[in-house]
Amino acid sequence: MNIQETSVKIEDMTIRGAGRIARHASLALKDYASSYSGNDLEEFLQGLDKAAVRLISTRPTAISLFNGVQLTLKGVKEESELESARQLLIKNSDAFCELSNSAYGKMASYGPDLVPETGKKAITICNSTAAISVIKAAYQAGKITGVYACETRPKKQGLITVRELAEAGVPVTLIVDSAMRYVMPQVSIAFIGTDSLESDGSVINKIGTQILAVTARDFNVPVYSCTETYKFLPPSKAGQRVQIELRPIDEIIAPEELPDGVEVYNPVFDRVPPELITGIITEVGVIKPSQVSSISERYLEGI
Ligand code: RI2
Repeated sequence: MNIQETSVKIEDMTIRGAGRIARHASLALKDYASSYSGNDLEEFLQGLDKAAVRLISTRPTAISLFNGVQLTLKGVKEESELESARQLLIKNSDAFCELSNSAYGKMASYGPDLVPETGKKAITICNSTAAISVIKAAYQAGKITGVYACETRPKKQGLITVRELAEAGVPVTLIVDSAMRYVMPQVSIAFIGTDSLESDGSVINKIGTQILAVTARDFNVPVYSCTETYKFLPPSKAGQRVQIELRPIDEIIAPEELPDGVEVYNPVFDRVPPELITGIITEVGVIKPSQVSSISERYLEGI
């Protein structure tokens, strides 16, 4: 898929999920490099710059998108020949997609040992491939009896989660977001996805995740974010806060149903402060929020 097609599908959320959008952006850059038919290195690099800006602008919150693009472009501008620039970009893209896809199994392997008591359920919100991988492993190891999946207004990505878990044979119960406190006594652990991990260990994830984390704390339920290292804020952005994406109000209500004089506000992510996060499951191990900066320096250096 080319740059424009990919960008539109990420914007309208046909392609969604922090990991998936990063992989598709990387594949779109690979498509650009493979299909460039000119013979001018400067022109090739200028086109690449424009493509990167277009892709990154599609979803402002997920740093995975920025990092996926930067890791795909790494070193390409330093090449002196068109063909070597093209080949390096293709190699980077293949390596990034391999890293992203292989992270799920590695994260999953840490899940079972983190569950503090058996005989209860896990809880999750939205639809995170990373969190689902960990949840499946915890269930298969007999550590949880099933999952409460929050519906996740406004776009109801929880429906994708219940379908994926049911297909995998994991007992799953759909709840409205506001039922999370009611069910929490039957929950032993929360596994959440991550769109961005800020350098102080704050987790940015789907709106409602902070309420989930506060509620879990009230019931002494540990909260683990499932976060591949390419979702960490890179050293070049250390200390910055990511922008919280505001999406169209028609995701909440059809404009014709809206009474006159009423405003609608649709922030789609929120920030969970580090003190509400028990641990962060990455493909390189389970870490504490205080270790985020050092991991970022080790794995995202130079971007
Ligand atoms: P994986 C999603 O964002 C959700 O917030 C989810 O928790 C996060 O990306 C991570 O998903 P959206 O695209 O990378 O639905 O684990 O706004 O699949």
